[in-house]
Amino acid sequence: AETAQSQAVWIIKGELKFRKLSVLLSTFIQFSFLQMMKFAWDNYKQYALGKNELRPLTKNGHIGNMFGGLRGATVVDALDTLYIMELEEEFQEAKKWVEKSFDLNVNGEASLFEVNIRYIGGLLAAYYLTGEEVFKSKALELGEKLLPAFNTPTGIPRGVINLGSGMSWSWGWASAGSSILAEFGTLHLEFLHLSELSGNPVFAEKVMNIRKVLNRVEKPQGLYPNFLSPVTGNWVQHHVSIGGLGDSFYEYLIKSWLMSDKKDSEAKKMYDDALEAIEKHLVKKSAGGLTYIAEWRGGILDHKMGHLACFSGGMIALGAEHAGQERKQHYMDLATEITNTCHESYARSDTKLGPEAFRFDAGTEAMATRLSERYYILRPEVVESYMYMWRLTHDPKYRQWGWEVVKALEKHCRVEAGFSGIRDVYTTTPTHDNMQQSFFLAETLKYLYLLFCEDDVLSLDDWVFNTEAHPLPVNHTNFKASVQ
Ligand code: DMJ
Repeated sequence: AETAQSQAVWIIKGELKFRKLSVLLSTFIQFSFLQMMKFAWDNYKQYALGKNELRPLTKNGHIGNMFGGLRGATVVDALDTLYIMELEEEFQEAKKWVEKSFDLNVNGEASLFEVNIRYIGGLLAAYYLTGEEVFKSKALELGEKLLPAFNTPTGIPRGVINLGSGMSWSWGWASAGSSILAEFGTLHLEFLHLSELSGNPVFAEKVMNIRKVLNRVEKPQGLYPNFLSPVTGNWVQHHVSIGGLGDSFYEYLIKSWLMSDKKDSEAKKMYDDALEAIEKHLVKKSAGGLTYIAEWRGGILDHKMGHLACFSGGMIALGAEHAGQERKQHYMDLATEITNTCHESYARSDTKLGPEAFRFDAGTEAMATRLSERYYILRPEVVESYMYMWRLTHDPKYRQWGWEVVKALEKHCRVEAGFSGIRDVYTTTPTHDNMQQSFFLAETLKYLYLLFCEDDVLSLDDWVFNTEAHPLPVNHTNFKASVQ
């Protein structure tokens, strides 16, 4: 009995020690993220405040042509991460910039999609987290400016809008004046919140109409091609991808359902049907046993997965939680396998960061084969999936994998004045692209931080993350804005 007792004491002591150790360890890890975020923010503030991104090598700002004259993309994208990490002073600096310098009376070509996910998403999340009116009023004002993009024969918005004149048009590179699935399909979450906060149903009506058009058009083999004509409402080209051009459309279906507190059953059905078709036609296993999601060009498969497609591990896991009993384990296995493949794309590189796209052909597995696909621009999708997989399984390997990314970022992407993308993940002495993307602060660092937080920090039961990782609250109390 004595031995059993002393054994028990030993176990308890051991457990306590372990607990203390893990608290210490996670405090240290949390500290690393705060320090990375502060470094990214401080340098942006010092060299590029008011521009859209920081150029960390030349120590100046970048404006670019995605936001139509809007400035401060990094400020708005970083607000909620600073707040969540309790970087109070830095959050106040960002808030002050929004109050004093964020000008919405601008002219220029803006991407409807990018303005929505980064600016509207960032402002809405900042409002919901802090209750500060300034974020709400800016979000609503900006939302109004996006509405003319929907003035098309079908109501499917065009991709580009002049925020001053309201004129809109399609991207020059989009075939036959088409609109892009991932762009017009990634407005739903933010627009429902705009209607909710303004009491004006117009935003919800616009996105519900998009859904109506999509439900009406015939889907080849149940798949959603990436290009749709805003004039006829028909597909323009049969290219299907869960990566670029398609990705967040699927994400917003399952998240619309979750955000509606599981009432928007139409969105759930669309998600379930789409995933079934994707699995049937696009999911493949390589000779080496890696599961991947190929792209589809009019029935012919391109055995390539983009870094962007790696968000899908997390999405499928999130959906699996709510699948019928018989599908649950199946989808969880699929999510695990895809996340593993994306981890392999990192593990097989010299920098331990993943390429922009990797292939499964001619003996290649999970590696880039083209020079033009070897770069890494601080993208979040792989750590995004680690975060969801961790929250939904608590398998410690996801934290381990996240930590590998942190080490690689510190080693290869940290430069004197911020973090930079790299041009080739397959060399240990990569050259830098001189760009600290705003999504590095909005997403990559946020998801890494959340990967090491307790589950109740932005609990998945109460929040959905928009595609730029901005948390929006689940509607537990019924929105005024209808989802019918
Ligand atoms: C982000 O702006 C969003 O995650 C978007 O959905 C895809 N591209 C970038 C990050 O890679």
